[in-house]
Amino acid sequence: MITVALAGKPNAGKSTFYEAATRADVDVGNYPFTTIDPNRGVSYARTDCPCLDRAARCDSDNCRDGTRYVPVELLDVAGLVPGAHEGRGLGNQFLDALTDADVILHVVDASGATNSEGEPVEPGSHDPVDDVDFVAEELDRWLASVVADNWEGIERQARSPDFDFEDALTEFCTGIGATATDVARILRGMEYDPDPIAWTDADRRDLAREIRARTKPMVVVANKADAADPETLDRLADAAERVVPASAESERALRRAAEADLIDYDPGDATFDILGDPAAQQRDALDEIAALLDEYGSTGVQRALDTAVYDVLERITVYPVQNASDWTDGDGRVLPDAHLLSDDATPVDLAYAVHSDIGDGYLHAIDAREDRKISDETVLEEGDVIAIVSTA
Ligand SMILES: Nc1nc2c(ncn2[C@@H]2O[C@H](COP(=O)(O)OP(=O)(O)OP(=O)(O)O)[C@@H](O)[C@H]2O)c(=O)[nH]1
Ligand SMILES: [Mg+2]
Repeated sequence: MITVALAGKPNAGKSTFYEAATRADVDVGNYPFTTIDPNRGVSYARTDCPCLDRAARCDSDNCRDGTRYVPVELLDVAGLVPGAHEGRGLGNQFLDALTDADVILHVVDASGATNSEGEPVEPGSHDPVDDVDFVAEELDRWLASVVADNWEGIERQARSPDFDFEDALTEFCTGIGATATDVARILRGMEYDPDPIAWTDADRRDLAREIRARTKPMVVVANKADAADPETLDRLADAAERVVPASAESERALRRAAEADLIDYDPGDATFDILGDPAAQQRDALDEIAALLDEYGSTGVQRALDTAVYDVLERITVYPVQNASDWTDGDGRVLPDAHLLSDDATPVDLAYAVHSDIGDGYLHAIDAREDRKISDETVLEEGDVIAIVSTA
């Protein structure tokens, strides 16, 4: 499963986001370092379900009237402060917690009511734009030290006649979440001296930055948009490549209200309907959230997850089935599963994603939308429904 990690300074709203996106109960508090041990839970990316193209909606638990929620792992870690790479705040162990993240949601407190250490300050007295770069910088520096620590080993290996730079780098890069493919791509994009002894500190820092950019891409979540001034949000939007304004607190409130049947709302919706007759105070709170949805199109929580999965990681959603005409599994369930594959995935990749035995026994695949056999080299697309024929 894809792992999405929430990172950022203390008190930015990471745990609130996590709680809203997973509906787990975790500690939330208006003071730094509320979270110490990482929380791990299941959240979802949102997409259109292929059942929209059939006469009837499917019965998957993850489909709500044609809106499909595809599971991803969400990680909520402790707050990071500038200097974490050298042990400040809760230090290195929390950078370690990010090693298995595929993508990072950097939660920034857009309200400007906390300083760079996450301590409450006069609202508007801290500029959130100043916080945007520090998570990447901390990770870059931390990775640079990992690269430096491993360099001697690489130099030693370089003396051997069958030295392979790519292999040597891959060996320790996998420990920080990079694959052999990542390393090959990074090296292809760099001009570098094939003799590791000739490398300078600056070269190693460049390498570390490339590794980080590829293995820990980021989406900035401009959180607390409900309490932020619009001018700050505009400047935040320009401060990084991908910025999503959000209100984790509003999302949490909407999900709670939906669970209590006060409103009809699915995560990521642009609107909600009030059911029944809420108390005046509740109605006021809901009205405020409705105004926020009007302004930003959604609470931003779902959009941040979708941006990470579909735009940054460029995943596609593919639905394996056993029966190509009914789109069912062996138990007759329609569209039972969805997999988030890379956008160059083929039917064989899907087979392995379902199960290694299915992959090993792969014979051929059927495009269930067209009900025809497809070649093993077919590049799959978002929303494909595929029946794998396997000896397993
Ligand atoms: N106005 C507003 N406040 C928010 C929002 N999200 C979180 N908060 C508040 O911000 C404070 C910190 O929230 P947490 O979710 O505990 O923050 P955190 O980033 O997990 O903090 P640490 O665990 O200490 O790193 C709490 O008082 C939340 O209620 C939001 O969208 N809007
Ligand atoms: Mg927390």
